[in-house]
Amino acid sequence: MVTKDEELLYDPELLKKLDFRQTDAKFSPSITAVSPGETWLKVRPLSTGDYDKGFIQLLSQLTAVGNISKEAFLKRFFQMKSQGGYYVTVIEDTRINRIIGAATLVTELKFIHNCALRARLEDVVVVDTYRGKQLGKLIVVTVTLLSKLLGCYKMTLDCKDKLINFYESLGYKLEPGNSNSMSVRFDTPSNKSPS
Ligand code: 16G
Repeated sequence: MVTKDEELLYDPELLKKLDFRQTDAKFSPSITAVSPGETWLKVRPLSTGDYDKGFIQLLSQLTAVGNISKEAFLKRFFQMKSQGGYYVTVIEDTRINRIIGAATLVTELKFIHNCALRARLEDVVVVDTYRGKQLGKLIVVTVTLLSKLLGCYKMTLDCKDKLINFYESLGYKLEPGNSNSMSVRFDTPSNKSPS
């Protein structure tokens, strides 16, 4: 649960407006961001309190994170909030006050397509001991529908080959002739690859 002295990254009311009938994903049983299947699960925006609920440890299951102090976490949190366009969304197990899933929607202002908004899906991670609860699907569909609600004209992602089927089942497509992801990595202290 989020206490009164905590701050959320974005307006939680947005999550109530998502229409889960608009996704290609099949949920069985049917769940949504508002009703994630268990009363003790809560889908919500990232909160200032989530440093103490294991948010950083969760991200370290995805890639190298480094030693992030609470101060550094809060500084980045408020940078994201004041800059706007960051929708870090989490799933909390409220029985143990731990963040067990997360995904980020980042929006980008464009000139093309009539000054459109483009969405990117980033940093999707769910603790694997929560398997079988459709939470990976839930968190991705939640931020995907959120991007639609915000008026984005498309949402894109980078992923490992083994996850292509997963994302295809949620409506993402390898566009013929237009599905290459390319990177250049710089030799910075923050760019340590996970081993
Ligand atoms: C994956 C993630 C991306 C993340 C990257 C980290 C999704 C859909 N994709 O590509 O968001 O930033 O891994 O890997 O979650 P890196 O440490 O090699 O950059």
